Amino acid sequence: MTTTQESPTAAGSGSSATEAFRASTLHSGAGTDPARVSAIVSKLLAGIHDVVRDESVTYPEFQAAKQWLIEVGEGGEWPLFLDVFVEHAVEEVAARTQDGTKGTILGPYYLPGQARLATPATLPQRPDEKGVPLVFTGHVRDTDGRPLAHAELDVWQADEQGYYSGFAPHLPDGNLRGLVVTDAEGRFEIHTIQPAPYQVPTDGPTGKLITAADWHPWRPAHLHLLVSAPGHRTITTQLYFKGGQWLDSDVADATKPELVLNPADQGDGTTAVDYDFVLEPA
Ligand code: MBD
Ligand code: FE
Repeated sequence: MTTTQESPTAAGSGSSATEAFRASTLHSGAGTDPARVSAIVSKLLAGIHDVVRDESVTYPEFQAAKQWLIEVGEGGEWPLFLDVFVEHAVEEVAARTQDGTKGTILGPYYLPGQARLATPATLPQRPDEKGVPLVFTGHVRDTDGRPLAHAELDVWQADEQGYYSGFAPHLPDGNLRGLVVTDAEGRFEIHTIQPAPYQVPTDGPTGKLITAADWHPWRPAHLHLLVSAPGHRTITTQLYFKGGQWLDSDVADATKPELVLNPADQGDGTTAVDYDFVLEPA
């Protein structure tokens, strides 16, 4: 596999995701019905037992697995590992009962409480922020086609090197994050830059597993969004870029054809794209 960037020393981006998760409310809300716990955990364990038998897993392999699991916890990489390798299946189940714009996984790098910006909005960025400028416009509507005024687009993205603010110490807090509010016609206009592909940190336990299995550690370039409006079900989604590297082999298996943007070159080095969101009643 070729890589387009130097391996980032992730120095903490995975473990900062554990702190962000603990500070969030994402870990509350599941029930504790013993029958449910038993059903899920029994099947999970049976799946592991099947692998052990099918692959004739040895004692050294079992102990190596234990060591690796300890390192994932100590390195604070459980949110990273689970969101990369498991969340897409959970999202698939959630999508069975969701109408409107396709959703996809949230991932480990969402941070609530960003600046609220009226449209047209420019995402907070450094004075010398690198990357191809992108003007991202569209409307938020309900499933009957009615525009949703004052809907919120909570947007976050990596920079032109694939790093997220809040998880990379060299970036200012809130960089390339913002909560953009639609106007009276449900329209939004967001000025930003095109992100780079994201590489799972190669220096942590998740990256070491990826290397050990000879997989690649890349996600295609993407914008993250939570799109919400009062009385409507929030959509968690991501938008990708046509022709982008890793689009067909996302390590997190979270792409969908409906979520691929095709920005038009404006002839002056900038790009622009329109994309509409549809929210169902809550
Ligand atoms: C990301 O940027 C991401 O979006 C996901 C889902 C997992 C790891 C890093
Ligand atoms: Fe991401």
